[in-house]
Amino acid sequence: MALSREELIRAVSAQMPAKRWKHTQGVMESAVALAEKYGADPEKADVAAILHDVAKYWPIAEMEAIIRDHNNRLNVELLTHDKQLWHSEVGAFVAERDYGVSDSEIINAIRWHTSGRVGMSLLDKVVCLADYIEPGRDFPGVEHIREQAHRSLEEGLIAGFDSTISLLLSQRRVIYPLTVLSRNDLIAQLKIMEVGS
Ligand code: DGI
Ligand code: FE
Ligand code: FE
Repeated sequence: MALSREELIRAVSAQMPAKRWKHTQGVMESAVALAEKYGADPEKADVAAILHDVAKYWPIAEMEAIIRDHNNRLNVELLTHDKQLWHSEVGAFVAERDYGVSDSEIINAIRWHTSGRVGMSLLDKVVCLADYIEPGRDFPGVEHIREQAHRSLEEGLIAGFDSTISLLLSQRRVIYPLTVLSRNDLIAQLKIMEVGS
């Protein structure tokens, strides 16, 4: 049984500190606005935004157990990468298992909100970009991402992934290859759109 929106908000907000819930509310606002601007379903964007960071504050061992126990459906290879990447995979799983979300577009938008993927759906793009530009975000370069987001979802996301990749490079951290592939795919999508117009 799917929960009502109010029940969902209560259950999700109880799993995170106030600051992270405030971020989630910002993502809800930005995701709905981007959905309206770019023709995605605002109600799906809202539900995906509510749930996108549901597992962000779960104990590492619990996230690891879920990914291991469901390695037939989940990407167990993620466990060899930065732990920061696990919450999106686990979040998508618990959205379905614990909160009765059955819509695969919503599940995918949660699942791919951190790394993106090659061939991101419209809803994937909306939620991932909203996560970068929500009103509470205040990191160096966020204004540039917001400006690019006015031009297109793809330009906004390229700017977003570029900022993540630059940050990881500057900190000598490992880059998850899918983040690079997602960024390259968005550039390819823009080239195809240019040729087509
Ligand atoms: O959960 P949020 O903080 O709202 O944002 P997110 O889901 O985009 O998580 C980003 C975190 O993941 C950030 O601390 C950087 C970290 N991370 C580590 N390696 C990578 C990475 N993010 C991406 N996209 N790609 C990586 O290779
Ligand atoms: Fe996240
Ligand atoms: Fe987030």
